Amino acid sequence: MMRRLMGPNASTAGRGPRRRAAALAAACVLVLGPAPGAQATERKALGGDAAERAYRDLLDHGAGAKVMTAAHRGQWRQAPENSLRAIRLAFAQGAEIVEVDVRLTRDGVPVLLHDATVGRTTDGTGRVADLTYAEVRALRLREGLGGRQAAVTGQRIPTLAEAMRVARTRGLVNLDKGWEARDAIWRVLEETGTVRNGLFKSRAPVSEVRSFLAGHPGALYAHVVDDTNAASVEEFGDAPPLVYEVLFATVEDAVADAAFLRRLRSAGRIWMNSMADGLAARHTDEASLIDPARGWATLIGTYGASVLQTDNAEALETYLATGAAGTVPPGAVRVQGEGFAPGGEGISYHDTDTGNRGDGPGRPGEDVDVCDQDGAVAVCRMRGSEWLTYEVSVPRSGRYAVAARVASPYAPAGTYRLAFDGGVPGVPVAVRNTTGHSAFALQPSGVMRWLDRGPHTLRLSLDANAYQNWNLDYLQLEPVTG
Ligand SMILES: [Ca+2]
Ligand SMILES: [Ca+2]
Ligand SMILES: [Ca+2]
Repeated sequence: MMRRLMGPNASTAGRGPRRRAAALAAACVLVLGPAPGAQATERKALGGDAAERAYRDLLDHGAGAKVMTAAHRGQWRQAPENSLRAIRLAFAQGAEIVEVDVRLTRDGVPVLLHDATVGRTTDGTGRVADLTYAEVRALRLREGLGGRQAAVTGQRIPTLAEAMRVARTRGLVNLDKGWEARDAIWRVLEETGTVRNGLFKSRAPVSEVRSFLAGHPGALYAHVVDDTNAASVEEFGDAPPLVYEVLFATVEDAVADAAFLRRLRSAGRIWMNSMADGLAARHTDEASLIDPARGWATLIGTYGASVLQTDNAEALETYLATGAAGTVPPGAVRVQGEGFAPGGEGISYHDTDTGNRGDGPGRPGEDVDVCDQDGAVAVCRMRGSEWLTYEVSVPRSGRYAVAARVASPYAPAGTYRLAFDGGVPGVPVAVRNTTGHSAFALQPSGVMRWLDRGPHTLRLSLDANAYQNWNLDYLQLEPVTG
C-alpha cells in the first residue's frame, strides 16, 4: 500500500490509501489535464465552502483532477503583494491557492513578507528579523511589487494569523519561505483552525521533512525539486509528498523528462510556475497570453502540471474555463508595439541609438529596441524624442478609445502623445508605474477619436523633455459605446 506523507487528519477526508499497482498502471500514461471548459461546471457540483473544495481538489490527483490556480503573492496587480487585500482579491477572482511568503519578526511573530528586508515593499528599511512586530506593523505597504518609486498605500504587513483567517473559508495558502519557521507557523494554523488551509513547502532534506510531517498530523506538504535535488524523489519512495513543485530552467533539465514527470504525476500533484522565464523553461504567463500552447497548455498537457502558479490568476481561470487567453475584446483592434509600420528610420520610426539594443526579435537593419520580457515581446529602451508609426484598420466607423499595455517600475514612467492620420500630436499621456519592467498593465490613455471604417495611421511619440523609461507591449483601440 502507498502511504502518503500526510497525517491521519488528512487521510480521513475522503481518500483512502491507493494500491501501488494502480498507481503504477496510471504511471504508464502521462495523464492530461481536463479539457479547458470542463472545469467551471464541475466546481459548482461539490458541496462545502471554497476552502473545503480546494482541499479536496488538492488531494485528488486522478485522471480527471482539475487544474488548480495558485496566485503568486496574491493579486498584486490590484493591491500590495502579500497583503490581505491581495489575498482576498485572488480568491475572489478564482484562485484556489494563494502563495504567500512567511517570515518571523524579532519577537517571533509570523508575518507575510517576501524579502528578508522591508525596503522593497514598504516605506521602511531594515531586516524583518531585526524589527519587532510593533515596528513592522507601523510600516505601510507599497503598491504592487513595490520598489522605491511605488506609491505607499494604507495597507500594513499582515500577520500569518490574519491571512489564515481570511483564507479559512476561501481556499488554500501556500507557505513559501517559511520552512525554518514551520513550528511557529504550525501553531498559527492550529490556533486559527486552518491546518487544512496551509500548504507547507520546502526543498529540505527528506529526513527533515519526514520528521516534521510525522510530528504534525494533517500537515499538507509540497516538495520542491529541480536538477540539483531530483534524487529526493527516490528517498521519498512509496510515501511521496502530496505535491511536487518542479522547477526547470530549460526543457533539457532532467526533471522535465517525461518519464520522470509521469512518475510524479501518478502519485500526486505536479505544481509548476509560469510567472517568469526559467521557472518552467520559457512557458510563462506572458507567452500564454500570446498563445496558450506556448505556456499553460503545454505545462498541463505535456508536462503534467495540475497546479499552476501565476501572476495572472484571472486570465488563467478564463483559459481553464474557455480554452482562450489574452483575446482581443469584441470590436477592438490591437497593434503590437513591435509591429510598427515598415519604412525605416525617419519614415516609420525614430530611434535614438543604432540597432536593436534589446534582447527580443527586432527587425533586421532597423533600430527600434525590442525586448523579450518573460515572454512578452515589447518595445523597450524608449527614450525622449523617439516615435513609432502604426497602421491600424478598424472594423466599423465609430468612436475608439486608445489604451496601451505598458510596464515600468518608475514614477513618472514616461509621457507619450498620439497623432492620427498624419495630424498633430494630441495631449500628453502619462505612463503610470506598474511596479516592474515585466509587470504589464493595460492603461487607458484617455484619448478618444472618431475613426471611419478602414485603414488609419497612428503615431506614438515620446516627449523629448520628459523622463522616459518604460516598455510598450501593444496599443489597443476599443470601441466606445453610448
Ligand atoms: Ca536602438
Ligand atoms: Ca530606443
Ligand atoms: Ca507586444
